[in-house]
Amino acid sequence: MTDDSVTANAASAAYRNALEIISGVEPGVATAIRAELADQRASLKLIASENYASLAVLLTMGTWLSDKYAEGTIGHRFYAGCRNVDTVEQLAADHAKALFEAPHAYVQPHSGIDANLVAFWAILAQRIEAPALAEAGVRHVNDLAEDDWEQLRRALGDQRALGMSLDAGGHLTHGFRPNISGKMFHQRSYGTDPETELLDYDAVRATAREFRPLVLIAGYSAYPRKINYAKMREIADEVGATLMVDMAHFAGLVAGKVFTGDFDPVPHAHVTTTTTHKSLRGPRGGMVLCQPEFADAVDRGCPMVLGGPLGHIIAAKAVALAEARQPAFQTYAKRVAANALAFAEGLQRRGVRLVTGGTDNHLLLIDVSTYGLTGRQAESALLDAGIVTNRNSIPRDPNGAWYTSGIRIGTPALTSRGFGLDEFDQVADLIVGVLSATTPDGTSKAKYSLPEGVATKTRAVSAELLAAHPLYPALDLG
Ligand code: DSN
Repeated sequence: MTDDSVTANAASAAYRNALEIISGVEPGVATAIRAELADQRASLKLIASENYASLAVLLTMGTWLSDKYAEGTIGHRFYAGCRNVDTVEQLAADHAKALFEAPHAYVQPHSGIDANLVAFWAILAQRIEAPALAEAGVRHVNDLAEDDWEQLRRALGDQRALGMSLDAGGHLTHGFRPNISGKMFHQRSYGTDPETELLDYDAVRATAREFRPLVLIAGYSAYPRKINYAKMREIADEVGATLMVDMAHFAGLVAGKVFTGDFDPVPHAHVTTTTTHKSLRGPRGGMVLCQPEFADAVDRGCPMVLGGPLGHIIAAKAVALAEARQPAFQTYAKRVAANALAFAEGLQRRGVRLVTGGTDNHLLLIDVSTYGLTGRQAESALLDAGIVTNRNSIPRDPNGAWYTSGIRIGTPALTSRGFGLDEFDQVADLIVGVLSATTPDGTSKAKYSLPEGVATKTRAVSAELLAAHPLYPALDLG
């Protein structure tokens, strides 16, 4: 953990004082904050989308920058008195541009979903609205005649998006019906090859040629492989689509130069979206990077799509992005990927079937149907043994999105705690021990039995591993 900038005593005193003040108003909140630290310290956190931010990032979030309204962009706000928010937003954007070598960075989105909404809105604004305004000879939608506005509304609602299917690892916000993006776009999915479970670029190209999407979406939340974005851009160009990449999960691997060249989305995508709290290890939030032609539309994200920017979170993004520009972050990102590889090998050596046969990013997808379990049963049994994961669909999952047949696991969080190849091999052993000992209860897809002895032994071994790699060692809440 990179908490060198804050001394042990100063951080501990800061948090003890803060908790005392909070406790004076609502003790329940102070108690929950203390309990969360204890829980996080005591669990093997394998949720692929979670991490531990540095103390510098955490401390930055608890400030009065939260109290300022700053709708608009740097230097062009709808409120007076925004100079300090301007400062932190400029710092965050500059760090993001330098880190990802991006022409433009918009750091206001509150989450990855918000970042995707801003991106969709900007693509529609730039590709559909702007030409319609030009044709009508006006500068602003408010200046359109009623008939022209109705025609534009119909055109905006008649666009298409093509993204990775949910069971192949795509995300709900990539145009799926239950999500707002599925109401904004006509959507079609590309899946993965039934044999290899890998992305089939020829199949993507064939679907894109036939469907002619306005937006080709690449990126995932549960696909354990890297993607060739140069090829995806070639496909997008061929059909006149805008390439949007959602790198929420693997932004840390891009920042840390694990994914370079054709596998770095930023130079190839027109618009790249991300979260800042997953492998990037910053505060909970989102971000959009884009090519210059989309910058103006992206910058209108707030107030057109988003509520007021969160100055305290943007400041924490600046701190996290500054950390990610340090050489130590590249070492961290390379360890995340190396640990995932060792984890995969450790699991496979013990007979586990991994979707796609392995990993080349930070996450792995275990097919738990080979143990006769649903993802729901496996997730609960592992949690009983102190191992925190989440269930996830696998390609062509017979158990649907609620019960599922998979468990998604990732290495970013435990790598932040200092786990290495040996520790991940031991964790592989613990997981296999729990899955092998768990039995489904009758025909229920949720109920199961796990012998208490297995859970207890697993928790004991985990406790030893965790004690050797303490979380926030500088922090003593007393
Ligand atoms: N919730 C995130 C994840 O776990 O992957 C994606 O939205």
